[in-house]
Amino acid sequence: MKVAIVGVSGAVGQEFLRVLDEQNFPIDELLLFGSERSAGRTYSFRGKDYTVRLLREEPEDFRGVDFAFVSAGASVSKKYADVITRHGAVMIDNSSAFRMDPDVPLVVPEVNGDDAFDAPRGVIANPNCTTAIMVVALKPLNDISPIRRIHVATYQAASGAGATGMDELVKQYAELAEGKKPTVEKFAYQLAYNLIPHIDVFLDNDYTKEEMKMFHETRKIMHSPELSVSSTCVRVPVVRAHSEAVWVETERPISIEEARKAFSTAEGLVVIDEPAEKKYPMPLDAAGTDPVFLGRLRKDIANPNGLTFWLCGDQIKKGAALNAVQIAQYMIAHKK
Ligand code: 11C
Repeated sequence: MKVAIVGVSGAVGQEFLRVLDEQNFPIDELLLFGSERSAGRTYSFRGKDYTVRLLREEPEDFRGVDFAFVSAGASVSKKYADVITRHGAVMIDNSSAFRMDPDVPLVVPEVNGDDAFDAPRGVIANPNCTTAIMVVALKPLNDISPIRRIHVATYQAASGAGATGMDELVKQYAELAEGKKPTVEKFAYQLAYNLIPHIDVFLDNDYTKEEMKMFHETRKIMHSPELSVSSTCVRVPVVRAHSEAVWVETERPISIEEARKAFSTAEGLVVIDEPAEKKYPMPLDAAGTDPVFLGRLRKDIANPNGLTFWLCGDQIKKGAALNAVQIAQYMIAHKK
């Protein structure tokens, strides 16, 4: 395979390098692209050094590329999608640029892998991290009885704001420990010792864009245009794994035994749920790992058709780079 990474210097770009190696992704040729700021840097992959090339409006740069993993922001994705795909590369895009485009599939392989083959523009979108983590757990329940409604509160790590977000959180703790005023640039307020109930911009309905991404993206991935997802997305002082408290209402009641069995055998999901032993998922344990972890499973005592549970998943892995690489792996394994 000839593989390109666009935006290689960012947090997700760097994770693409690690995940491609960990997953033993078959690579004959690797091309790295970046902005003027990162062009010329070198990164090592499988013992060889690669220099970052400047991303240009030059389709020839992508000739022969099988998969281009792109994580450089929505405006870059929009500007360069035609350049990247002109000679047949499949662009797997981590940004929000094309997620709701009807000609662009939005894919989480455990849920809707086959959608990846219906990509007339040559672009496949990777969902927002909170959605990707949640739908892995929704799929096995939806297979038992269709989900009608979801309420979710998220606890999102600093990594969602990129490498500079993680750096700012770490720096704030250090500054506060030294009695200094913390630097606040990336987030609206000091995140250390705090929670910020505000991710992305506020929209006319008083939800944030992040919350409406969960609404629209979940519907598209699950092929459930009627599904309602009401969320409150909160930034928490955690470095890199997101957590979510989820309440799900299904068409018919699902017993805990049924749900536990379905979750335990679901792809991409690991159940850690032994409250008596104080065993449940936590973001610190999920950081840097591949699966989505599920625990605190119980009946929703406020709704006879409801279940509630807790999820943790690494935001940069399943929430971004890993899911993108899994899309490519799915396409290779199920080639049509
Ligand atoms: C966050 N979920 O935690 C965001 C980051 O649409 O890909 C990812 C934004 C996106 O801040």
